[in-house]
Amino acid sequence: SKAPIRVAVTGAAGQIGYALLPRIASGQMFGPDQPVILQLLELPMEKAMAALEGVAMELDDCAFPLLHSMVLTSDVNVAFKDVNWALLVGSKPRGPGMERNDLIKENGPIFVGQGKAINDHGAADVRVAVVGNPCNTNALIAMHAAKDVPDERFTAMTRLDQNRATAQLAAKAGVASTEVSHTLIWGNHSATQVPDYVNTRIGGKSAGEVITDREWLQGEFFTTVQQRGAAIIKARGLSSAASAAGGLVDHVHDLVHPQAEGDWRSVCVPSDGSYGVPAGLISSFPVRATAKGYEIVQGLELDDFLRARLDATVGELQREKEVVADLLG
Ligand code: NAX
Repeated sequence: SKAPIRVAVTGAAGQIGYALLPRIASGQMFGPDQPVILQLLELPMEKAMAALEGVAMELDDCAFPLLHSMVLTSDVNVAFKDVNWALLVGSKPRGPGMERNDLIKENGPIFVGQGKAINDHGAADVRVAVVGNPCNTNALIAMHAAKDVPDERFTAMTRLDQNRATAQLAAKAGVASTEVSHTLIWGNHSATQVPDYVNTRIGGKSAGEVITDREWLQGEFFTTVQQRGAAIIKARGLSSAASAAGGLVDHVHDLVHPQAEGDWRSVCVPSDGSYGVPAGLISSFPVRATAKGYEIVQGLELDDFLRARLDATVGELQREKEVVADLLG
């Protein structure tokens, strides 16, 4: 049997953590034969640590065959010790009346500290997935802080957005979601993200050919995917948790289980200049996992509408980078 891998989860007692941990421990992320050691980080407050202990008790009570053991800590150096994967979920939520730039500035320092700890204590093959918002820019901050870790090990999550787009297209076309493939989100995980109806396929054809309603594709489809997080908050009184955890399970699963040539997933990775996205930004691209790592799939065509939207979301990423410039050392 395989040796266990070490997986750190930050904000482990939060909403997403609660939905995520059972899915990792049951093998849905790393496969049905891969034991895991969960290294769970929470804030050093009594309430957070008590909640974390409660979560760990429930994981014990599931008696997951693949859950080798757990580490519960509020010390980043302990949490990231020898980890193969660091899942950075925890961050401060946006408070009432708080501007996006304030949130970026408040959360940035967390990712400096975590990036350094990953650098100093992570396993030689450590890989990172950032969920805590603004996830692209937080991933950029952690990447800069982890000087010795290759940049391409840092990713941020647009897989929830991809899955949302898949569901919307399937519903509109009246087909099962399995008919929708190559679903693609470009840019920032924010309200400027770009769901691609040209390269996403329904029944193997361009979604934009199967769904001929241009107004819907460029209007309601866009806004529904972009605003889905807000719609969930309005309906539930709480932000997406089960679907966010599902997105992260899929994100990591598909990075460690390679795709066939010609296939891709939406993953935020450091740009190499592909598609006119300046190098030095972490942006969502068509990414194909390979046995060695991953590659950004080349040669996709965009129409004028998508190209303009991609330029706009990249502009937002650049502005976010400027806001945290002092954290990029
Ligand atoms: P919760 O507030 O339920 O949980 C966050 C947890 O993180 C809390 O338990 C808190 O104590 C802990 N925490 C905060 N700062 C920490 C630190 N420095 N170290 C360790 N733990 C820390 O939020 P939840 O609903 O779980 O969401 C977590 C993050 O995911 C938020 O930033 C949210 O914006 C982001 N999201 C990202 C999504 C994406 O697609 N990329 C979608 C869902 C979600 O909104």
